[in-house]
Amino acid sequence: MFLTEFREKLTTSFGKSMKDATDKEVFQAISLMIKDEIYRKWQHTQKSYQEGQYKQVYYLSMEFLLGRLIENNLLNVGWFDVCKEVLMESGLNTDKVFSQEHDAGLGNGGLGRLAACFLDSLASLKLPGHGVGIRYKYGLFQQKMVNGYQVELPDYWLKDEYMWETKREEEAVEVRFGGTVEVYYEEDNLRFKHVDYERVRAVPYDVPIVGYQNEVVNTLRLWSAESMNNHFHFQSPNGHDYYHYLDYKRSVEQISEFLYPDDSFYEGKILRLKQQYFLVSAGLQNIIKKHKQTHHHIKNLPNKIAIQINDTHPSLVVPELMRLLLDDEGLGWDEAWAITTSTVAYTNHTTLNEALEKWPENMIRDLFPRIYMIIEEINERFCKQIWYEHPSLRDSIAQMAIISYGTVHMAHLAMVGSFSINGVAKLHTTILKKQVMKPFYQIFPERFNNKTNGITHRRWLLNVNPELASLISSTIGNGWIQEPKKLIQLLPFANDSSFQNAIANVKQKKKEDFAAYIHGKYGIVIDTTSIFDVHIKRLHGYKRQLLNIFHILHLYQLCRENPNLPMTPRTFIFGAKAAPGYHFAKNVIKLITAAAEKINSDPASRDKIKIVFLENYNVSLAERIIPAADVSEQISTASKEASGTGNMKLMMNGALTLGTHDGANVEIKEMVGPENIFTFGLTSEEVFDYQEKGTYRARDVYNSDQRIRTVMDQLVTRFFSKDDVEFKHIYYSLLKRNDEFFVLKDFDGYVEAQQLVDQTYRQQSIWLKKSITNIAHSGKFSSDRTVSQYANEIWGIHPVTMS
Ligand code: 26Q
Repeated sequence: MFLTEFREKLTTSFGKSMKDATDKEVFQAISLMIKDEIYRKWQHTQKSYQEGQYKQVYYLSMEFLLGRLIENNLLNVGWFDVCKEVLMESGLNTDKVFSQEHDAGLGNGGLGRLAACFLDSLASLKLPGHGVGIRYKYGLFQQKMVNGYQVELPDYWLKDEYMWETKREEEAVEVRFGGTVEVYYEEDNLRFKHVDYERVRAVPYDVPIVGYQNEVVNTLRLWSAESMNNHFHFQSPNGHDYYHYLDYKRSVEQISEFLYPDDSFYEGKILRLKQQYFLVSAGLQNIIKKHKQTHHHIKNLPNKIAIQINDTHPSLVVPELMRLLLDDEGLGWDEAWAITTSTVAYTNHTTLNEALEKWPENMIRDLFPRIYMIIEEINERFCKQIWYEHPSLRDSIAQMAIISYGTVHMAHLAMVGSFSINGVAKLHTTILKKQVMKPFYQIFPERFNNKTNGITHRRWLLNVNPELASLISSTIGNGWIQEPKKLIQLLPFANDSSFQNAIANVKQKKKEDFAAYIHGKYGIVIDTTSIFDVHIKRLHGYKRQLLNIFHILHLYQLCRENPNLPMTPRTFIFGAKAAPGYHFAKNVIKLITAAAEKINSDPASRDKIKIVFLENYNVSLAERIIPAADVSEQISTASKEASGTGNMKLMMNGALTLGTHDGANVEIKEMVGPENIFTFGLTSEEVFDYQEKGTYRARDVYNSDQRIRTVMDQLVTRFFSKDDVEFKHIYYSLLKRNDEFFVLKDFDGYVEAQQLVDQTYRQQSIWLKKSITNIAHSGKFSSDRTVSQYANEIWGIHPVTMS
């Protein structure tokens, strides 16, 4: 059946037989077959949603980090095994065929990947929920390593046609920028007319989101900016109009040109702000149009729609919804405000000061004059509310205002304008309530709630590690696929030596697969009997890749001092992109690659330590590394990592966490028990305490710890290169700028925890028991659990029964 249809598709689409088709044509033919299948379900789902008049949720996000969809879609339509079989029997390399799909890299890291996992869970749980985002022409940059330095190249992911999208020309809407607002009276009512604005056409491209072996196909709607053909009248005989038009066209198309590569770092670029409003305005107009078609009335909006905003990036949804309700629907302020604040819900993903979005007031006023007026009004009413209803907070008004000192605070806007405010792990939510957002928690205690992040176990276990998945299913049955909490049934096997062996064999196989992959691709050889110690995430000061490399440099020192050092060989694997303008982060990358060059080739260390820095870390690369990992590095400065989700993916694949008391690590520890995780370092309270009192002295730690001195002095003494200024920046950030992320402070605890990792690994049976215990508890971190909580506790939506 599959084979016949596959042959037919190759013939009708490319005029080729299986033996002449290129890998790309094979990939496209399979995608077209899947499309035929899912588009039928898609249409049916839309119809059922319309007819059932269910409440719908829209997840607004500047990022959706989908990665590839081919394997996911094959799995979800139930064709994965048969397709693999057919390809293999035909002598085709499935890996090569699937790799023809370019990663959709429309996200930086955790926040964007979370959005993608949520979409998968929504559809798989039969929940009516959709994504709304931007169809960037260029995704996150491609990282090239040149002499150990990161170089950024554009990611033109649309070079070949994107197989999973459909342009919906007929659903285009207009988004307006700039201009002025005329205020006038009409029958005693104040009216606002926006004039002289620039018109931008927002055109949606829809990507079907397929539920796991069910009938549901939801939608990810990505908006693209185009120019309006009729924006100009070409009248001038000297060509001025024509050049003017070209300028306009170029400036409009820029809006959806590229994804900003900043992760957890706010940069006040005007184009970024335009992108945010573009997403919000196009998304909302479309949501409201559809709502009115189905429900004929705007006043019941909160009963039929919930809008979740992924961090503050889409927080202009608050004034934009007000604008539509006031100016277009003719509602009064109070009614419009009641509707808005019952529809919008906000998720916070960071407490880092440098990541908080603050825009200059002038920028907002000039770009969106009517939106600015509305924000001013919201601000005024909110400040008055504090003054009259919360007199104890009067002194805090300036600090809580939405607009203050020429700046618009987006988190304040988001909190004031939504009915739910959630953090992404227990510790993170506590920190929001007790510290960062404390006064807002005093005013709106009922709005605050926690939704600990999760990951889709379908992609991150079933799809990336079919060997582990089938071992699990043959042990406890396959009920865990529908109900991931059932993974807990593995617990009785943690001590079972034959199951331990089977787990060890799967891990070994995945390590060999990974080793073969990097050998094939980069010519790097790694020892598959060594411990695979994996640190994969964006490069950031608070994530402390520096602590990891300092420990490696320390081990290197020990190897040189003692040729018989008892140590299990280790392969330290790094994957990380640095924001292009983040010099410190780029410097750390160079330190890792410089250390690799030296340590990997030195006879004193090369049999014990190998450092691999993987180029261009992305979703597809993560899918290869994670199943092969033994150790999961989650070593952020306590309080700084809101949750982390890589920690969950690695745990689910049997890696043991080496982590700080931060983000979701805390909950992983709670689940598996302290004996099944390696924790170390300061607690968040201790970090806050040092910060408040200013009592931390990095230099004292440096002076008192010979190991640290040895490692750090290598940074400034031509140890790595002839150039002794290369790492000066890092050296001074630790000593002169007092080690903002407590790297030196946590060094000792980290070294000790790493020793324990080494010792434990040597006792294979004990290690495997811990590994199995981690897998068994990982069900809690499925995004199905997270999304069900959002559905029940925030959105009020329910699984649908399809007609
Ligand atoms: C904002 C304004 C201008 C330009 C860029 C940005 C910007 C872009 C991306 C700010 C932040 C981000 C990304 C943040 C992020 O990925 N946060 C992570 O979210 C995960 C999912 O909740 C958590 O697990 C991580 O702990 C958190 O760091």
